[in-house]
Amino acid sequence: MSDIVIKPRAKIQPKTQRPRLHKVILLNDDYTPREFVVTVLKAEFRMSQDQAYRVMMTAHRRGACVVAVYTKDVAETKATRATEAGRKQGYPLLFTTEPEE
Ligand code: TYC
Repeated sequence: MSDIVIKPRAKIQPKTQRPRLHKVILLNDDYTPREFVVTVLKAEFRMSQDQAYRVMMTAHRRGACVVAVYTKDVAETKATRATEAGRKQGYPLLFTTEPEE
């Protein structure tokens, strides 16, 4: 008599892809006051005075600085709101976004 061995089928594990994160980048300009940049970073990105000052000075010295990473929607909303806060006061302050590698 032959024994038939039924192998349990391996469960197919669907690959779950994590959403790609997007960087919010602060760009330097010659007109926005330093203190105002710090205020916006604290308000929109929930940074401490110290963190905000460091990020502002990095952008000031190097031309740009990564502020934080979020999902695409959140990054775009925060960048728009922070840029708008500067525009309202007549400053050319600019935040952009780009996908992380
Ligand atoms: N460069 C500006 C000044 O000297 C300050 C500043 C820093 C502006 C960072 C924008 O992203 C910025 N007043």
